[in-house]
Amino acid sequence: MAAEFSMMLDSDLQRFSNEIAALDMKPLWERVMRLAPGTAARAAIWRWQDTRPLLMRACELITAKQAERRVLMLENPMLPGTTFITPTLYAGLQAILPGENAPTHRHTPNALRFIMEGEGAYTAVDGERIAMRPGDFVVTPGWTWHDHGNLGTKPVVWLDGLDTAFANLFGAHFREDHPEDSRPVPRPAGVSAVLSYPYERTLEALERSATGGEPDPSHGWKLRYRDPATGRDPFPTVAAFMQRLPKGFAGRNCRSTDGAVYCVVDGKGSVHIGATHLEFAPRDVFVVPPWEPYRFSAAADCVIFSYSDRAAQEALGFWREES
Ligand code: GTQ
Repeated sequence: MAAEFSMMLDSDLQRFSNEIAALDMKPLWERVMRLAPGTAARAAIWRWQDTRPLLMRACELITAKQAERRVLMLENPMLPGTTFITPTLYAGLQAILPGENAPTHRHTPNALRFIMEGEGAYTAVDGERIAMRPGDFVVTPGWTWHDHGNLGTKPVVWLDGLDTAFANLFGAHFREDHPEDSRPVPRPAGVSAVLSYPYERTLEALERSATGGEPDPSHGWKLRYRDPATGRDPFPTVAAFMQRLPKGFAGRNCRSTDGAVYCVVDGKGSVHIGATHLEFAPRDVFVVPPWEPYRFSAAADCVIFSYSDRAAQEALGFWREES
């Protein structure tokens, strides 16, 4: 009896669902969408021993002019077709050869550059050229004209981090090429308008925090880059960090809702991310997806750059961490 009754109810409900589906509605009580922290993205690493030779092959295959930007995008294996390394973040490895110039353009997404190899390259932001050296962190705010050039004698490689996914999500991804194949009018010399953090100064700051106190049990000594003019993150979506892990460091497990992209500057070690164990070396790039538990071990003194969507999550009140 009871069984018959519930079958009747089920078929009524089924008929109801079909009826409202025809009007582009769905019952909330049948929702199957994930309602838990975390994403489909998984932990992954791009090792310099692999990426470096591939970048040099790309240099032979295509000019920076042809390519516009000679970039290998680091796409999360669980986010195929997105070009993204986490659902909110883009990461790419850009290579530029001596004498090359990547054409001037602008787009609404904000970009950051973290220099990995080579000297003598610059990025120009609204006409102002900023020298880029390994370990430097440079910001290209959304909708500023920018181009890159290499005035040195060797290839230069950097990590591009962009908040493209935000622009896409909002339907606000605009881009345009600069009218002429030239740079915009250079700014008069004076106070730099570009946010650039030279590596020497970052290292000094890390040194000061290391002499000033004990390392955090999960993160070691970790500094968050700030815009000195505003005290805020370098741009509204992304927070960027540099951390130091002393040799022998065995970090405590932790997790947070911001997915993060790491670029190893110095040292060797490993990171456990969920069930994944990744050994890392200088210039390797790896991703810790949102809410995956992770912990670091340092086999040598390590210096590691990272960026994440924490700034956006904090602004929206979403950010959480656990350790
Ligand atoms: O250098 O402007 O990796 O526009 C992707 C899109 C770099 C850039 C990327 C871009 C750039």
